Amino acid sequence: MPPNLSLILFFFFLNLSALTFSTVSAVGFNWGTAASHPLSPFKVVQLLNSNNITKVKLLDPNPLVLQALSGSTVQLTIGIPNPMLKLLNSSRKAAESWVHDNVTRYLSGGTGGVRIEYIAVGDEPFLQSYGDEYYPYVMGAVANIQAAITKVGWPTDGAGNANSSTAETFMKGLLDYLHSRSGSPLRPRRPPLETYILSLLDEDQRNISTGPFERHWGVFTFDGQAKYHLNFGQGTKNLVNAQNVEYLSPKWCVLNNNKDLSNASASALEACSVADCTALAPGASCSNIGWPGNISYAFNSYYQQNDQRPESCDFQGLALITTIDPSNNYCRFPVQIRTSNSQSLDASFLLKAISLSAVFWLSQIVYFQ
Ligand SMILES: *[C@@H]1O[C@H](CO)[C@@H](O)[C@H](O)[C@H]1NC(C)=O
Ligand SMILES: *[C@@H]1O[C@H](CO)[C@@H](O)[C@H](O)[C@H]1NC(C)=O
Ligand SMILES: *[C@@H]1O[C@H](CO)[C@@H](O)[C@H](O)[C@H]1NC(C)=O
Ligand SMILES: *[C@@H]1O[C@H](CO)[C@@H](O)[C@H](O)[C@H]1NC(C)=O
Ligand SMILES: *[C@@H]1O[C@H](CO)[C@@H](O)[C@H](O)[C@H]1NC(C)=O
Ligand SMILES: *[C@@H]1O[C@H](CO)[C@@H](O)[C@H](O)[C@H]1NC(C)=O
Ligand SMILES: CC(=O)N[C@H]1CO[C@H](CO)[C@@H](O)[C@@H]1O
Repeated sequence: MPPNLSLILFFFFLNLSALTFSTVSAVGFNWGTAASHPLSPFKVVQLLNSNNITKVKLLDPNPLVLQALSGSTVQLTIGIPNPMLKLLNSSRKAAESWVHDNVTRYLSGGTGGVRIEYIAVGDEPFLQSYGDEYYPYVMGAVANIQAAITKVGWPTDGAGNANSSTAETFMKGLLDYLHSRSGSPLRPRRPPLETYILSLLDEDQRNISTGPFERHWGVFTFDGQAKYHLNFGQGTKNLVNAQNVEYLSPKWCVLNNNKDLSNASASALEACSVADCTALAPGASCSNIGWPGNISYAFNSYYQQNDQRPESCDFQGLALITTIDPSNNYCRFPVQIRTSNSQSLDASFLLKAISLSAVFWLSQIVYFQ
């Protein structure tokens, strides 16, 4: 198990006895957007539809994502930012107006609706660091808590035993377990919890203070390609990849071996401080490309993150742009997604690594039309 993974396999139960249960275990996906070049929300919605994914959870009411979901039948759980808890505790009216201000107003004028099932309260860092401060508010806010949620997953890179085959094995075991746990409709064994798979897509801007694997939780890569086989009851044999993804040009930034390389490592470290070098971590997919291949990896990551701008492939003259893909079978040198604005999603929300801990049910299923 990658270090600290237990932090993530986090279970939080509340008031289970008060719950009413359906007999079907619901499996959904966390849809995070902490990526430098997020796949367009419309492509992600297509990806959800083509894989029969019917439930997703968002960390916050991101307007672009809500617009893309408008008109789909996807059931949505939306996170409430921690500072809102106090307000939510104050009254149901306050909760309703929060939903109006942050959710419905983005949808008005649209032809479709988004089906919002739950508003999620609380996240993991919150529970660990601010538990004392916010706990009283949560307890107040969740007077209406009606369910419990499990968040679970396995990363595929950034640590020694994090790869597609270990993830596939884990996920298959998880889904088998959930299936057996739900029993038959007439004889349910244990109340099935809602389970959200962490996560839909890789996110190259997630906080890695708990480990480099944090950026590799996706069942799909950052560009929407399935990493392994997963049957969560979606009715298709294989997962369907995102279609018509638009990439930047097939160009990479690599180290120029003809230069004096004595300062190369320092430049690489600098690149890695902002770019994503988690694939170079011990045991990760690019950990054995050695020196100076790892310098090229760092340079390229920085170059892609900067939308292949020529000046981002300089490093005091140590770098050059190539059209020859430096990837090998294990280690992929990515080409980033073309985005209209590479920073289009609000980064201040995105850096929050959040895990859902409890659910605040706004007294009934809210169905916006
Ligand atoms: C939460 O709301 C309840 C009911 O209005 C109130 O009694 C309680 O003091 C509130 N909790 C906090 C921490 O403000
Ligand atoms: C994945 O990790 C496991 C456990 O460390 C290892 O046995 C296996 O060879 C790895 N598979 C691949 C494809 O790297
Ligand atoms: C990452 O998380 C750690 C621990 O929660 C925090 O101290 C740090 O400020 C975070 N970094 C960023 C860039 O948000
Ligand atoms: C979605 O699931 C249904 C019912 O299981 C199945 O008939 C359909 O082919 C699936 N759709 C896709 C695109 O896989
Ligand atoms: C390496 O960096 C140092 C400090 O920035 C600089 O003085 C030196 O000239 C550099 N060496 C080369 C070969 O570029
Ligand atoms: C590249 O590999 C060398 C040798 O293993 C190591 O000293 C260096 O820290 C690595 N650099 C990066 C950016 O991973
Ligand atoms: C996350 C978010 O958008 N929060 C907004 C929700 O609406 C209130 C007003 O009711 C704003 O103050 C928040 O910023």
